[in-house]
Amino acid sequence: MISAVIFDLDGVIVSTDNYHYQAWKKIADEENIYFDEEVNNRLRGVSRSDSLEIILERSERKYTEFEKTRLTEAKNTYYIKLLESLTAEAILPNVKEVLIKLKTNKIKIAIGSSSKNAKLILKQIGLIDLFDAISDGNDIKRSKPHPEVFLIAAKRLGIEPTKCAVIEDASAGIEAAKKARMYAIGIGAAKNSKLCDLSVDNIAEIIEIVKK
Ligand code: B16
Ligand code: MG
Repeated sequence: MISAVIFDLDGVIVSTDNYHYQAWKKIADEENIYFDEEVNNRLRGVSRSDSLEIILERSERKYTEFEKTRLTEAKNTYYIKLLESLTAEAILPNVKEVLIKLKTNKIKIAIGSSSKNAKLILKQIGLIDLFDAISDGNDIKRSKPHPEVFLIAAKRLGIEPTKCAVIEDASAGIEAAKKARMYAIGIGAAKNSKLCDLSVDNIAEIIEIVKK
């Protein structure tokens, strides 16, 4: 039986994945590095520094640690600028209704996000007070596909990992959920991930699944 649902943030709750794309695209263009949606999909759920390493695979030269730090800082500055215009309108369809329904059914809800900007985003879209626990990029040493972010969320909820479901748009996140021994639900870009226990087209489908 599922007692808690842990939600990924970017790409599941809110459409900030587009902002990550725009910010990284700007960096890649400035550095003359090829970057497209396919490369971008590999950045879903992985930390800022690991994302840069993936982008630099297409670069013709090596970057020093100092340069890498400058690039991740520049990306975050662009990203935060884009977040200024973020409002509740960016909450993805049916999300708010699903969160409320889960709470009504006494299912705990948490955030398990690799982002260090997670709380800022949740405040801006007005959902921060709805969650029973938040585990984000500031809490972890290793980002998805490592299970740490989800294990911390489960611990903060006081629920056994095997009684938690995770909903994710990233293959790295689905892998992390399975490593944490949780039930892994894929949506969006993670729908075709081989490790998914289940894939959904619409987040509203999870209500019936967790009630079982
Ligand atoms: P930040 P999630 C992840 O959020 C994003 O999917 C990923 O693209 C990003 O690199 C990562 O957060 C770190 O974000 O630069 O804001 O710390 O999908 O785990 O909610
Ligand atoms: Mg995501």
